[in-house]
Amino acid sequence: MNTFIYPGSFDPVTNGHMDIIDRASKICDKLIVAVLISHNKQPLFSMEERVNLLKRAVSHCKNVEIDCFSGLLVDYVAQKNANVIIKGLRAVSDFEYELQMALLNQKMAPDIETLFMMSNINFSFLSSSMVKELARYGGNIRGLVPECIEEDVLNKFKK
Ligand code: COD
Repeated sequence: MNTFIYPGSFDPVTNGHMDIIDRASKICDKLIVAVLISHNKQPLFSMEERVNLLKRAVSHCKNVEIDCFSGLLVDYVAQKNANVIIKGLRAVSDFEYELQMALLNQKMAPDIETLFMMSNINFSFLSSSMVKELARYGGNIRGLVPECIEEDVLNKFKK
């Protein structure tokens, strides 16, 4: 069985992430979307909230699971018996950081492949940070995040 891991912060999940999830899930048997429990970054949404938003967003995808992890990504991938890490690339600016990360992961775990998927052109400008910035100042986030989580994102800033 071919298991792919799509790791990220997903703070919150956007339609750019969803596009990668939809496309990646079509070329593997199982896709695990893995939310990083980060000790450096201070996310807006708690880990439980991010996992919950993702679970609702992927409820239509049969072979997609949502999980969370801490520590090294390659250790998590091995623990899940997976063989591929999926990454999304939006622009050349993503590439340098992602290349460095992929090479480091390759050095630590040569059997694990990193597969890059080009962003859908409609979402190549989109990031979780941009969604948060828009929502914070009352901007329209329709079409930028899955419809089923739109209210949750807006409500976060109303509190
Ligand atoms: N279109 C396409 N892809 C997108 C879009 C979009 N609009 N937006 C984001 N993406 C891609 C990103 O390029 C990334 O591949 C993925 O989706 C997740 O994005 P984010 O922003 O939610 O998550 P990041 O980039 O903060 O996640 C970083 C990781 C968690 C992957 C990374 O920090 C990690 O692997 N950490 C574990 C520790 C480790 O092993 N480090 C490496 C050795 S030091």
